[in-house]
Amino acid sequence: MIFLTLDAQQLHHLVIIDRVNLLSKQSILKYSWKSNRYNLYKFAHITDCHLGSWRNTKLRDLNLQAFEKSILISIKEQVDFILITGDFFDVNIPQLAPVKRAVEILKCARDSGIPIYMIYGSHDFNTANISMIDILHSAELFIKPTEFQFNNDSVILKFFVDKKTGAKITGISGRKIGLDKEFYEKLDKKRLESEDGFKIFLLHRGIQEIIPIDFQFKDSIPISLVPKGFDYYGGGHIHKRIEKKNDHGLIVYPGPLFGSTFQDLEETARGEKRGFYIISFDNQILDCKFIEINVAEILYKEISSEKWNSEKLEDEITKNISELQVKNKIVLIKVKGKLVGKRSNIDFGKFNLDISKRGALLSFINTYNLSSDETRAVVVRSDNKVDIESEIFRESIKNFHLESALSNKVKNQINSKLIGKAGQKISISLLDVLRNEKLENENTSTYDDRIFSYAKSIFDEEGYFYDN
Ligand SMILES: [Mn+2]
Repeated sequence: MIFLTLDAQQLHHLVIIDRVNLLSKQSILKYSWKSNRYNLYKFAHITDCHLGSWRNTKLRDLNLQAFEKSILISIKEQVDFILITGDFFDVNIPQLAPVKRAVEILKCARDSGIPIYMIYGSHDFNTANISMIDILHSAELFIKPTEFQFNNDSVILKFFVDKKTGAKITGISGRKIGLDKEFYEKLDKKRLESEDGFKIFLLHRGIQEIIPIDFQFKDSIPISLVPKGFDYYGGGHIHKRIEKKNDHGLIVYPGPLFGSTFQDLEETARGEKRGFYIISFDNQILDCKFIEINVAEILYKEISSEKWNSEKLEDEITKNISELQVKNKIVLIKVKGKLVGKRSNIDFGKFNLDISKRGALLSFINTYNLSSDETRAVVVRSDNKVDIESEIFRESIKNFHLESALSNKVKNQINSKLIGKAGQKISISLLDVLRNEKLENENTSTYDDRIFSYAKSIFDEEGYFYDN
């Protein structure tokens, strides 16, 4: 009888409440808190959700499921607030279907009286244009604790005081390609350090001394630029789980909830756990617990060709695949090494088809590291998408020749802004812009205008010329 009076939205919430009940029965929640003190508080720390990423709809949905689970567990655990440290969306204007899901899930937390504090990541926004995340912020689905003001040449960050717990939260969003390094350098650290109370600092950046060497990006900052004396440092941007306590305080990078690249999924398959943190505190940290989120099992298999010919490689792949238990799993096959003969002799698609037919959720065959006689172009030894892209740009820029008819002024500008490292940097930014897909019902000219204005803003932001 009651159901007759519910609208679709309320029904959706009922479904979600039902899922919370199911989740509570899972063993991951069976930990007990050290303290039963009256004023024990808890917060959740989630990062790098990259909602809307993956062209493949199954992966896209699994990614959203991971986010939904993390929020439902946080609600069930009755956390007092939730921190999200950037790369909430995968691009600044994502497709609308994942945005709708994201809004519904954020609203669940808000309806349960749990505030969300969010800083932006490099993927979330474009400094010169309105992004989807700004619209969600306008709808007050979350609080941005990143307000600051300039005092002469120094940056004064403001604290946001969480009403219920009194925790003082502040942070710095991650911007495109290291724009915020200068911001850190100008930060009035003393003022932040002398503030009393339970303090949280949020950042979307790697800290050189904290993150492992193979996760070091060029935009990581030295720890000396980070203010000391905070109880908790919530990090985003690094797609690996890191938990370290040093004289700064407790520094935690939960890593992505699901992952947004094949490399992320490979790491998961190799045993890297994905999830988020629940931290309990009163006037200091009392407990720090990682909560694993596992929405699908990932199977990873590497096949290394040792100068095999195509028949031999094909046999080896067939043999390896037939031994795998693929049902309901994401299957990633990496074929690498040296192939004697032509790659085009092998129909890699048929292996995918075979794996899918046997009930796999998804199947991917990665042959980027398989070299053959035909391919002698740019050789990039990396699995990291960012490295591969920059390497290809670096090599291609080398082959660029200036037209002799250009004026010296233009030649100088090109040499200083578009050649070498500077050229590499801007190429990557522009490539990022081109990753924005056309939206549902967006017409071509609006799409062109949007992409053009993003591209132009990159030139403006970096102080490049674009007219002469
Ligand atoms: Mn990220």
